[in-house]
Amino acid sequence: MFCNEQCERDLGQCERCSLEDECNSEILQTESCATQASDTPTGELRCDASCHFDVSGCTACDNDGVKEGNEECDGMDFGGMICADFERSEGPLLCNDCALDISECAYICGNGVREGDEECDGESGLGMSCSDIGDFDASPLPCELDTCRFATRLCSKCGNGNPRRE
Ligand SMILES: [Ca+2]
Ligand SMILES: [Ca+2]
Repeated sequence: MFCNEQCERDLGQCERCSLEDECNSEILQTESCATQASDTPTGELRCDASCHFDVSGCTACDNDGVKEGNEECDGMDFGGMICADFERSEGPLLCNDCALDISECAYICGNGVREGDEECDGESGLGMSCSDIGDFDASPLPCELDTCRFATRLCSKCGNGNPRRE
């Protein structure tokens, strides 16, 4: 029996492969991407022209808005995950092709770890002197605990008549 291109994708209408083959229309009713391709468990399992499984239509992400299989997320379905699960602050947590994307999650200022665009956090990132960043006396440059920026307001210069920075 000759099968055209369309028949190769729809074995329900074309009994091209026999029961002895690895793949046929009957087997396709019980097998799926999940059973034949565990890394890409969603999508459509097919038989190729030589009656072997064709997993090229299987995918790890079907973008149907429901997290399933190996999908880390799907659309707005994050499986309950939030930025805080990645030791980050406020989101939004994003989902790109069923992979979680934390690039929009803010870093946590106050966790003692300098991250992202933080100049410092607690003791992390310190070690600089006020004189390194401007015309100040050489005193240790402290960190603003609430903004994780260098506390240049606490730097001073002796002799300019100003008890704080100019
Ligand atoms: Ca999905
Ligand atoms: Ca931090």
